[in-house]
Amino acid sequence: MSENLILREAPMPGVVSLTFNRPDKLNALSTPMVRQFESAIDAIAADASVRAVILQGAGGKAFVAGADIAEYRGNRTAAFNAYQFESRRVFDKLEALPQPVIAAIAGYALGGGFEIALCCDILICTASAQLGLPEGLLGLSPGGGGTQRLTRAVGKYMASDIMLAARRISGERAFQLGLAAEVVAEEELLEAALTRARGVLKVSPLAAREMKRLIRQGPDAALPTALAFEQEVLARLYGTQDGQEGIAAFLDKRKPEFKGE
Ligand code: CO8
Repeated sequence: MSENLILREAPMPGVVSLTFNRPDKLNALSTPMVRQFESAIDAIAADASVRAVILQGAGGKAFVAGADIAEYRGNRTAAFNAYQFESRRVFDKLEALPQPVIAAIAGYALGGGFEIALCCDILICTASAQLGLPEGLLGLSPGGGGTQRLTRAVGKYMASDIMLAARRISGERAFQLGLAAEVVAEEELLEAALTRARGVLKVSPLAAREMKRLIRQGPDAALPTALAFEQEVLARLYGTQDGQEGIAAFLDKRKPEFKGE
């Protein structure tokens, strides 16, 4: 994996970390980085030994400060649209990963960086992290899902404040709004993400995948449809080896051994 995006095994089996690594540009996402990100996501999706993913930014100043604005001076419409369509597709793929994804956010998560975070399942922030969708300041609007995912996450009024008045929110505020699961000191950020990953490792990977789908897709359906979908999922999980193993292990007072089957 290229130097601008580092995929590595986290310090425990079953967990990988992906690091945006272009700190001199606050990890701004260049076109090659988007492509590398897609390859990494595809590789993770295809690897059943990966049970949890941690996303982070190198350098401490940024998670990702957005798309690489330097690529788009001049009216480069074709390249610009190719970038935005490609990014959207890659962000959708991130959201659809079967494994839970934990975003460890220190510093700026702006534009596409915030949009990436909104495709993750669990966000851990430092108190001083800065999250926002400042595209309006560039005369643009978000294109990687931000207008929709943020609005669904925090409601239309808060989303309007963040986008229409270009307000960045702190990690602390993100926690208050229910976006971030936890706020920690910068030196504790990775450990907090790893703690979440350890939690994920205790959950059956099949159950995690199905719950993730329910959480993400359910709100787009009418409530009775979503509730019926939930029951179908539970019935299916009960019939799996993991479902039977989980129940047996509880009753036998031992740790379950989930196989993802
Ligand atoms: N793209 C390219 N370079 C960037 C970006 C970026 N998004 N963000 C920061 N950098 C670069 C700076 O140009 C600077 O480079 P250099 O040292 O060579 O001059 C370096 O990173 C450090 O940045 P600053 O000196 O600006 O650091 P400050 O601490 O003064 O400011 C900020 C930090 C406030 C984060 C500031 O850098 C900033 O406002 N960055 C832009 C944030 C932004 O607008 N992000 C949204 C981008 S648009 C987007 O993500 C989706 C749009 C649709 C896709 C199409 C792309 C246009």
